[in-house]
Amino acid sequence: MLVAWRIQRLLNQLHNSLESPSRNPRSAVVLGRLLGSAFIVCLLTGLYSHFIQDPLPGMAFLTRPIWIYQVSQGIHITSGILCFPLIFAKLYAVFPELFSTPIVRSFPHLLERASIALFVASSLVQLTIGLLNTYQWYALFPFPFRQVHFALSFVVVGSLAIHIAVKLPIIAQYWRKRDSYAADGSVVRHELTQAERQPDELQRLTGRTYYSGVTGRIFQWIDRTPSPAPSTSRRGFFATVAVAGAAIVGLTAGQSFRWLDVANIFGPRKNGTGPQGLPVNRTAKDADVVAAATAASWRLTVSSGSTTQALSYDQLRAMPQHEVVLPIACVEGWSQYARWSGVRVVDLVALVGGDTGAAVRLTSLEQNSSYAMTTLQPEFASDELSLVALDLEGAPLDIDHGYPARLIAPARPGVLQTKWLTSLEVLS
Ligand code: HEM
Ligand SMILES: Nc1nc2c(c(=O)[nH]1)N[C@H]1C(S)=C(S)[C@@H](COP(=O)(O)O)O[C@H]1N2
Ligand SMILES: [Mo]
Repeated sequence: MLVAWRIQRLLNQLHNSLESPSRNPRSAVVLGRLLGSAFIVCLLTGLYSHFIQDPLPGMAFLTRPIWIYQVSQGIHITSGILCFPLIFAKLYAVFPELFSTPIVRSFPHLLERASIALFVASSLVQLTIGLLNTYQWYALFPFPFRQVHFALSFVVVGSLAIHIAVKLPIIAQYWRKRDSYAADGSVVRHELTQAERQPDELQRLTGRTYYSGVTGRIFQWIDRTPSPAPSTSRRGFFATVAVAGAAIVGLTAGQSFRWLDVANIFGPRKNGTGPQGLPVNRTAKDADVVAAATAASWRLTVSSGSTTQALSYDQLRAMPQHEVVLPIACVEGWSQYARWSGVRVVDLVALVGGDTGAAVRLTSLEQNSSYAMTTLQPEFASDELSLVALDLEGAPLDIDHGYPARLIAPARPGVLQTKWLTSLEVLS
């Protein structure tokens, strides 16, 4: 008993010594709402990216505007990166609450603390692996990135939901009658009526509770000792977070959005680098396709049912050529526009008498890779901007860009823009 009391007192002292004007419920509320919004944006854009790669039966996607995937994924990565200063600031603001006492008050309280622990841990992992992935450091992961990142999304959002659900009664109470904030950011609690006071167990226990909006965090100060001189003012704190957020966004978002390109310092891919001025993810050498891609015997096999045509490079060149300006919008966040020309997918489908409303399966010369085979959903296959490209910026494709022929289609992730094509198969 005595030991428990001592631990409790130690925790209280720790708690009190960590006090600072920027560590107040309001800072936590503001940061919590910003962070919560950024997470929701990440979840929605992430789900878009997931389903465009692995659509459920019956799902269809927009093919216009051509930059919809670029913007969606650019927002995913940019708001994901913005989560770093926000989550560190948020953890800073609520840090003393780690030592709040009693450690566990009740079963719901245990559930709350456990859900917060899960939420913080899973969020940090989610953000970190996401960022590492944009730098293509996934070779470091002993697990498949997409599946883990996808699954963790539900852990992150689920633990946040549990956390809010546990707090719902209190949230409801505070929405009915809001407290206000004092100049130092602390909560001025509204006068509780006797009826309101009765069911509030925490109030009885501690005398003082603070409540933070969306996250439902309870702030509880016990045995307040006079605080040390403030080290960081609340304004200074927010200014720091805002500057850090603006800087990190401003210096990376250029990888996804052209007009910020000049400021792209940290983004792993820069516009204009690579052969023909376009970045390359996997080279022909890495993909082990150099011999097959340069062989004179190369043909593009186009088929629909039992009709098959094996087209040589020259035969493809002899078909009507079309020019499009479309971005490569990599799932990892970088995007770059380029001028492509080649044969329309719809023309190739028509050549073998295929249904222009059908999906088309594309096969690469590359073997044993998740890029080896992709499917053009009907809405993309029938789009006149979808090309089997032969030229990039007015010259034949560099071998690293998919020579002899690659797919380029609007509004889709880069991973689906298959290089080194060997066949097109109309599915029915
Ligand atoms: C709470 C925060 C986040 C959530 C909920 C989230 C969610 C998702 C989801 C659901 C996907 C689709 C996965 C799939 O295709 O199965 C995704 C993809 C992705 N996310 Fe996140 N994400 C978050 C933060 C981040 C951050 C901070 C970064 C990087 C800075 C990031 C980078 C990526 C990348 C690169 C992909 C593409 C993966 C691929 O298709 O290969 N994410 N995200
Ligand atoms: N066969 C094959 N196609 C591929 C790839 C690949 O590795 N192999 N990389 C994809 C990815 S992830 C992107 S973003 C684009 C990049 O195109 P680039 O390397 O020509 O710039 O091609 C896609 N097509
Ligand atoms: Mo990519």
